[in-house]
Amino acid sequence: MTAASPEAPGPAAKRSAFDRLLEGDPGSLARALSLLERGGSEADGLAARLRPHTGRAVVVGFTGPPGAGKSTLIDAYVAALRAEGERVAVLAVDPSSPLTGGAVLGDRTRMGTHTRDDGVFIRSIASRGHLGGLSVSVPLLLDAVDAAGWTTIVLETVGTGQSEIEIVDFADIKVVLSAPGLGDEVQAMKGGVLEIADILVVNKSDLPLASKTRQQLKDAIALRDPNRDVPPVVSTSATKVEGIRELVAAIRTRAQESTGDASEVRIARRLRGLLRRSVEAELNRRLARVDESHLDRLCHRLRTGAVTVPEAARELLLTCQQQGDHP
Ligand SMILES: Nc1nc2c(ncn2[C@@H]2O[C@H](COP(=O)(O)OP(=O)(O)OP(=O)(O)O)[C@@H](O)[C@H]2O)c(=O)[nH]1
Ligand SMILES: [Mg+2]
Repeated sequence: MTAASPEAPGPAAKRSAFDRLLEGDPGSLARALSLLERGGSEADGLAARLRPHTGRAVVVGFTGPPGAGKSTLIDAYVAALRAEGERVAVLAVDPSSPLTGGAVLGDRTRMGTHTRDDGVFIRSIASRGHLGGLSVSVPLLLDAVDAAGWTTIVLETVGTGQSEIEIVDFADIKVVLSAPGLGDEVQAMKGGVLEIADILVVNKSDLPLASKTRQQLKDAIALRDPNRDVPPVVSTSATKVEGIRELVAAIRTRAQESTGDASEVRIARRLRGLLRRSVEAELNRRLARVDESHLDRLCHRLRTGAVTVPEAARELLLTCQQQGDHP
């Protein structure tokens, strides 16, 4: 979208808005995020200008099933960091329950970034209404927050193993939550998220079945690749603010262990994720434009055994590629 808008001022104004963003101005950052979320050529240009200014931030991803208590736990985590004077930004992807800002911000979060605690920046990202663009925009949003000087960025995503956004591509430290009372929660998590966890959290440990969930988790991680470190399992109660200090310590330890994870490594991780997701999004766009009759003919040849599935898939890929050459 390139139409003129308050977020898209003329070149002179744009430069100073850009400078203000680099200086950490929350309003400029919020406007940049809106532009990047919408996508389009102006967003692409902004993303390219931002990139040389990125690389300082460590992204801490919180993922887990819906209702596991991610938002509540993030509130408590942010409060703990604020108590130590650390600045922290939070990006929540499509939260069905809002981040309240909890002990730190209370109801003031409703005012979005106009909160008076300038040590916290909170932004919710709605995935509704996007045409496969969300997975591409998230790393760009991380870049912008990073360039604006936030050195800790918390990313909340629902991790079902099927979500469009999985933190694995974008988070430097991956915190995976489980909680009792979500059905067969650990079973549901086996499909991938357990594999990627740096830290496992059993939240809602105030509930009676928490110890069972904890044991199930331990059993499940025993099946992980034996060459990988066993992640710590931290019990928390986000609502009772218990186990938060342990969580902060586990995240810090992990961050120190991965100091080999230099800024260039972190940036490369984000860019690899971005590229992969961009290719997927572009391919999906092209697939959607393939002629129905072309697809019908291909399916007919499959049906009659004239082509194998891999042959048909390769042919379709070629069609998609030619479409890109002659859009
Ligand atoms: N008993 C108990 N309830 C909790 C705890 N943490 C969160 N909850 C409750 O669980 C519900 C869901 O919490 P959220 O923080 O919204 O969970 P979420 O994982 O962010 O949920 P989605 O964003 O919808 O995926 C809320 O009613 C919380 O009050 C906890 O430690 N103990
Ligand atoms: Mg949430």
